[in-house]
Amino acid sequence: MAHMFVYGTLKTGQPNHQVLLDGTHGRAAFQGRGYTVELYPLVIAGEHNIPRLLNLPGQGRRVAGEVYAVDEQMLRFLDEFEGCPDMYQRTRVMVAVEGAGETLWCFVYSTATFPPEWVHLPYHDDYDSQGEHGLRYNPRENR
Ligand code: PCA
Repeated sequence: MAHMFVYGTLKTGQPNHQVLLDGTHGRAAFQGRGYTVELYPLVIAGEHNIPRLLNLPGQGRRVAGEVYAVDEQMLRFLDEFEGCPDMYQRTRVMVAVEGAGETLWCFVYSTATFPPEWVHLPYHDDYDSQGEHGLRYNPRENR
């Protein structure tokens, strides 16, 4: 099992969460909520309002998300689903797990290469597709 930190549309209550619940994709067991130990810029970018953790540790905010233990099959499914390694890259991030008093190295889908102006977008710390920012996520099937 590998640990995966999700901070965007895969979180509970967000538009793509159901893919983690679908047993035909493999297994994902919720471990807890958590925060990145380092600061990261989490922006909502592009015409489809996609959340992206820019791979710039030390800049931005501590980002909230959820940790899942995923099996090999789910990991492969998520790579495909998230367009990894083209759209996102799967990198590692240290996460402080709420209540557990521990930190865990987790995989995360981050963005290494991006238009320079994305660094100047507003930084979020707890993504919600329906948040006050008004930048509603445009699901894949509508693109
Ligand atoms: N899905 C992944 C990366 C960003 C997104 O929308 C996640 O929720 O962590």
